[in-house]
Amino acid sequence: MRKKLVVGNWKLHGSLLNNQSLINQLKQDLHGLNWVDAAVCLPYVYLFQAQQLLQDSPIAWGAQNVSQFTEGAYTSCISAKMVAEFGCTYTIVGHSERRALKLESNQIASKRLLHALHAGLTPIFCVGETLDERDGGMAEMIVKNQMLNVVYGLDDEAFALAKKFNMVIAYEPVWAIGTGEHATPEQAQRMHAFIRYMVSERDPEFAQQVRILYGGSMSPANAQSLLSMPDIDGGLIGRAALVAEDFVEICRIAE
Ligand code: 3PY
Repeated sequence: MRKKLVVGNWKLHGSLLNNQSLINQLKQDLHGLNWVDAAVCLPYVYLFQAQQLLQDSPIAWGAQNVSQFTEGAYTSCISAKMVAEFGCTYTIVGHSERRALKLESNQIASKRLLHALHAGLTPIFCVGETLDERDGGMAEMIVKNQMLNVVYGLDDEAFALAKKFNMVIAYEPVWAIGTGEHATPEQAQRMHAFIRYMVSERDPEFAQQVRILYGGSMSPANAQSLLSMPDIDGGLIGRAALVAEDFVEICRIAE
């Protein structure tokens, strides 16, 4: 039985003041949380604030990305080791908004994944197809190519770390991100089952444990039908994560 995981991806939102009230509201409403794992992934500059506010709460926190480098002359990059110093449990890797800006190829995402694992973080590795790719009947092929980083791209040592730190996969159809559109539960379930099948090709036991989140306009209105699917183990939440009541409601639904 996989415990569900609900992660807020705050993207480029927040301010010290707003974060404080949002986080305090989440802490109050999710007090005693044990039926689901919950986390928020904030902009780097707020990780210290998250650590201060969340350290005694059941809500974990994480970064939205980590560098493909460990250290060196890479202006503006933030390494996995750096974010780990702020108590992060998670980091998102390979989000489609990064891929769309051409900042993240499969190869780069794969390097980031590796650094996250070596820093002891739990990566939330994002995969997903665009609308053109889906309409062209290529959705599975695209996701398969992205998943190859995980299934065959990690050597045995890294794969052991992926298991140790409970690596998470997030299926985020690009056409459903920030658009208010979402995949139907059946469309999402089909892709989640396919992703689990791909993981099973490398490690059948881990395939049963790995949590595969759905991301792409998940909201209180559609969470129930998505989260009741057998291979949907939680959500990576965009807009709804910025409204405490909505995020808390999704956590309740995920019970
Ligand atoms: C969304 O729901 O818009 C997301 O991108 C979650 O990561």
